[in-house]
Amino acid sequence: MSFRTTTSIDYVENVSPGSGALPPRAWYASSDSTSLSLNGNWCFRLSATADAEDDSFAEEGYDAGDWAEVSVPGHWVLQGHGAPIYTNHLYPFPVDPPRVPTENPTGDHLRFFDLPSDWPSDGGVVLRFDGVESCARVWLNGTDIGEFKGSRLPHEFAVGHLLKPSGNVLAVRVHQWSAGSYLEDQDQWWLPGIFRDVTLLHRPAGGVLDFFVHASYDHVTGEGTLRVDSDVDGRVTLPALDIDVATGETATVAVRPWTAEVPHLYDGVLATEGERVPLRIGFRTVELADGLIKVNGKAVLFKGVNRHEWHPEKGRALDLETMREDVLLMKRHNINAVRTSHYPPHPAFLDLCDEYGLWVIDECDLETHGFTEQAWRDNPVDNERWTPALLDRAARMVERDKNHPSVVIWSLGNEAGTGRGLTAMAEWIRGRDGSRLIHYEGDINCRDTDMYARMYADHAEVERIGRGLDGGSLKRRHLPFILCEYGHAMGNGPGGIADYQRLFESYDRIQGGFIWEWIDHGIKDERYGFAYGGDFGEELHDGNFVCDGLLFPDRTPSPGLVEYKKVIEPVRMAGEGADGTVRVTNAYDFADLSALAFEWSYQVDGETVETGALTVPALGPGESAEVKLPTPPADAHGAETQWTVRAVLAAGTAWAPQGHEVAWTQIPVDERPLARMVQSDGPVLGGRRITLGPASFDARTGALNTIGGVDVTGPRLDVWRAPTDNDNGAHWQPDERYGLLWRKLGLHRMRHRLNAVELGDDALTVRTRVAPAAWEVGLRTVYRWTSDGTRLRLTVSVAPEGDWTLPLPRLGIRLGLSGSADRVKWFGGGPGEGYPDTKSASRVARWDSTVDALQTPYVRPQENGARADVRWAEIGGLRVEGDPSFWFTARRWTTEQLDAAEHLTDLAPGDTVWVNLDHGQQGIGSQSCGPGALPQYQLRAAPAEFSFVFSEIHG
Ligand code: IPT
Repeated sequence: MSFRTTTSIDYVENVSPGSGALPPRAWYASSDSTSLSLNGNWCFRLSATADAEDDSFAEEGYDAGDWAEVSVPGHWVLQGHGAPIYTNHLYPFPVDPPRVPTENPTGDHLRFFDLPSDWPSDGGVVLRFDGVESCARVWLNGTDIGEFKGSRLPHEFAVGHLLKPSGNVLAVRVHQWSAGSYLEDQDQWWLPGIFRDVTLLHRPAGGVLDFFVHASYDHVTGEGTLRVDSDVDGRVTLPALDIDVATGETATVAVRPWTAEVPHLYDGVLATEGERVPLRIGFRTVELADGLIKVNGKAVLFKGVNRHEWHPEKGRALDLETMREDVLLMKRHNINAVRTSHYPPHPAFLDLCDEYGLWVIDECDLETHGFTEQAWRDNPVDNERWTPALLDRAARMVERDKNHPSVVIWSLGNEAGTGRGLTAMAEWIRGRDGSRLIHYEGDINCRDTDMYARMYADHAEVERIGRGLDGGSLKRRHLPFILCEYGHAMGNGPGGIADYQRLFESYDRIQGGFIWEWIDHGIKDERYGFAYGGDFGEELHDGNFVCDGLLFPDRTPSPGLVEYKKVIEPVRMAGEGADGTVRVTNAYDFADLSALAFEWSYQVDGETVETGALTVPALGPGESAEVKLPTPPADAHGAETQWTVRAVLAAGTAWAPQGHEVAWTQIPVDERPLARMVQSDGPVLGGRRITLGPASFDARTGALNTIGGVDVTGPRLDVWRAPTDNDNGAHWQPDERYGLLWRKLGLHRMRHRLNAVELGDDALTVRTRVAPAAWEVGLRTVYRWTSDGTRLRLTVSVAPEGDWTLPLPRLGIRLGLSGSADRVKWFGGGPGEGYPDTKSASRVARWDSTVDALQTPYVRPQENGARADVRWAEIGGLRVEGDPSFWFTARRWTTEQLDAAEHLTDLAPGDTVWVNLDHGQQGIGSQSCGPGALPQYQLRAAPAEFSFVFSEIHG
C-alpha cells in the first residue's frame, strides 16, 4: 500500500511555471503611484524538507516569536542557515526530472506590515517579487495567492482585495529545489532565497498597465520614429523633441540616436488617465543586414564581458550601488557590451546600461547543462511538457526588459542542448519583438538564431570562421559571428586576448566577443579570505572554477581586466620613433574623437623629461591620421628613449573624470645600451671562500654568498612556477595540460648536480646539470661569474639534454635576500604583472612598489606578479641589470609554498624574500576553459644564454 499524507507540495515538482501570478509586463517606476518596499528583516524558519511544516505559519495570528531573522533581499545560506553549494554543470541532486530530493531545504519567510497612512484607497495593488530561488508559494493574510518558479524573473500578484490598513501578514515558502532547478543549472553557486526586492505597488484606477516603446532610428534621414503601444490608452510626450502623441500613434522627427558609445536618452512621459510613467527613450535600430549585426546602419564590434550578478557577502542580492560600480568599471575599462549570463539581471542594471551606454545581450534564465552527462536524454528543452515553462521564462524576460534601448539581442539561455522548446521560445520572441536579434550558442546551425555564436573556439578556428571557411549550414554561412564566451579569466590570465582582438578587427564577420567572466564568485569567509567550491563541505563541487573573473570578488580589477582594457582600447596608436610620427586610428563604431585629448611625453631611461599636448583631428569612426610628434626634447647621451602618447577624456563624463586614460601607446626611439662591464678582477681562492670583485662564494659548491654587504642565498637555475589554473587546464581539455605534465616530469623537484667549480684567470665557472629524478632529460647549466671590481656579472648558459617534449614553466635564476628587503624599484614593464601573452598593458617606465604590493591575490594562489621587460631592478640593497631584459618576480614565500597553498590565508611570509630573474616565461593561455598558450608564447626547452650584472647599492 502506498499513500501520501499531503499533496500540497506537488507544485514543487510540477513542470508548470506556477499559478496565480499576473501576466508579465514592463518593469517601470511610476512617478505618482505609491509603493511600499517590503525589503528588510523577515522572520525565517528553515526546514529540511518541503513538507516538514504545514502552512499554518501563513495564518493570521501565528506566533513566529522563536523564528530566526533573515534580511530580504538575501540568500539564507549566506546568513548562517545551511550552506551554499557550487557546481559547474552537475546537478547536485539525482537527475530524475522533474523530481527533486526529499531533502529539500525550505525557508518559510514572514513579513508583517501596515500600509502607510497615505496609501490610496482606490485602484488595485500588486505584490511584486523580482527574484526568488527556486520556487515560492505565497500567502497574504492567510490566503494562498499562488506559487511560482523562474528564479531570476519577476512575478506579480493582484492583492488589493486582501490588504488591510494594518497588521498584514505576508508569508512566503521558498524551496531550494524544484522542477525549475532543472532549468537553472548555470555554472554558479546554488543560493536559495528571496534575493531580489519585494514590493507592494499601488495601481491607480486608469493607471498604466503594460506598454512597449518602439523607438527606431533611420541613419539615412537622421530621423527617429516613436510609437508607444500601451494596454491603457494615453498620451506620450517628449518635450525635447516636441512630441505629443496618443499611444499607438507614430511620430517621426530628427533625433540624436542612442548608441553604447553616445547613449543619448530623451526624457518623456506616458500619461494615462490615472498615472504618469517617466520614459527614457533611446532611438536606435538593430538589424541583421549584409550578414552583419548593425545598429543604426553600422556594424558593431562587441568588446564584451559575461556578467553574473555577484557580491562576496550578498551573493546575487545586489544593491544599486554595486550594480552602478559594475557599469562604471566596465565603462572605465573600455568595455562596450554585456551578456547577462545566464539570466536577466536585476532590472535596475539595465537602466544603468541605458544611461551609461552598454550593448546588452539579455539572456533568459535557462540552462540544462547537467543533461550532457546523459547524452542530453530527457532534456527539458526537447520535451513539450516543459514548453509552457520555457515560454513563460521567455515572456517574463522580454516583457520585463523590452523598453531598454541597451538590450539589442535576446538570448534564449545557455548550454541547454537543442530542442523544440528553444524553437518555440525563439518563435514567440520573434512574434512579440521583431526589433531585436536572437542569440543562442547551442544552436550550432543557427536554426533559430540570427548569429553564429561559439564559446572558447581557438584562434585558428576563429580565423577560419572569419574567412568563411568553417562550413556549417547554408544559413549559418551567411550569418555574423560572435564569441559569446572566450578568454577564460580564471586565476592568472586570460592569455592570448590581444591575438583574438586582432582577428576580430581583421574580419568583418567576426563581431567581437565576451570575456568569461566579469567577476570571481568568491564568498567572503573568515577561514579563507574568499571561499570557493568545496569550502562548505559540498559532496559534489567544482572547486575554484567559480573564480574566473576579471575582477576579484571584492571588485578590485585583476591584471586580466587591465590587459583587456588595453587590448580593446578604442583608439589605436602606433608609430616609428625614427620618423617622429604616430598613426592614430579611431576604433569606435560611432563616436568621433572629439571627446578625447591627446598628450605626448618623452622618457629618457624611463623618466619623463617633458610632456605636451598633441593635436589630433576629430577623426570619425574608422578614420586614421598621421600626427607629427615634436622634436625630441633632450639629448639623451646614449640613454634609452621613447615617446608615450595617451588619449584621455577631454572633459568629465558620467562614468569617468576629465583626464581618465582611454588609450595609450609607447614608441621606442633610441634603444637601451646593453649592460657593458669591463672585467678586471679574477677569482681568488682563500680557505673555504672564493672572492671575486665584491662577491664571495663557497669554494666547494661555487655558490654565491655575498655581494658586498648583501647576503644572497644561492642564485641558481629555476624552471618551476606554481601552475596557474590555465596551466592546469580543465579536466575535459586535451592531453597537453602542462601544469600536470610538468609535475609528472618533476620540474617542481629538480636536482642540481655539481660537476665542476673552475677558477680561471678572469672568471669563476660553475658547471652543473639540473634534472628531475626518474628521467634522462636534464639542463646542462653553466654559471660564469666575472667582475670589474665593483660589479658582478653572471652569465647563465643552459643546454637541454635528452628529449624535451614539454615547454618549460620558466627559465631563469632564483635567489634569496633578507626578509628586510621591502622596497622594489625597477625600470621596465609595469605597474602590474605581465606574461608573454598578457603584457599588452605593461608600460615601460620607472616603477616602485613594496614586495607585498607586487603580489596578485588570485583567490587560489598560483604563479603571479612577474614584471615584464625589466631593464634593471633594485631590491634589498642590490641592483640587477639584465642583458637582455628580464622578468622580475619577488615574494615572501617560495614557489613551492605558493604551489601548495589552496587559499590566500595559507601563505605566510617567511624571513627570506625570494627573487626570480627570468629569461623566459611560458605564456598563460586560457586552457582552464579554452586554448592553451599560442606557439609563439611557449617557452621551448632550447639552448639559452642570459646575463645579469649585480651591484650593491650604497646609501
Ligand atoms: C561555459 C559556460 O557557458 C559558462 O557558464 C561557464 O561554465 C564556462 O563555460 C566556464 O567557466 S560551458 C563550457 C563547457 C565550455
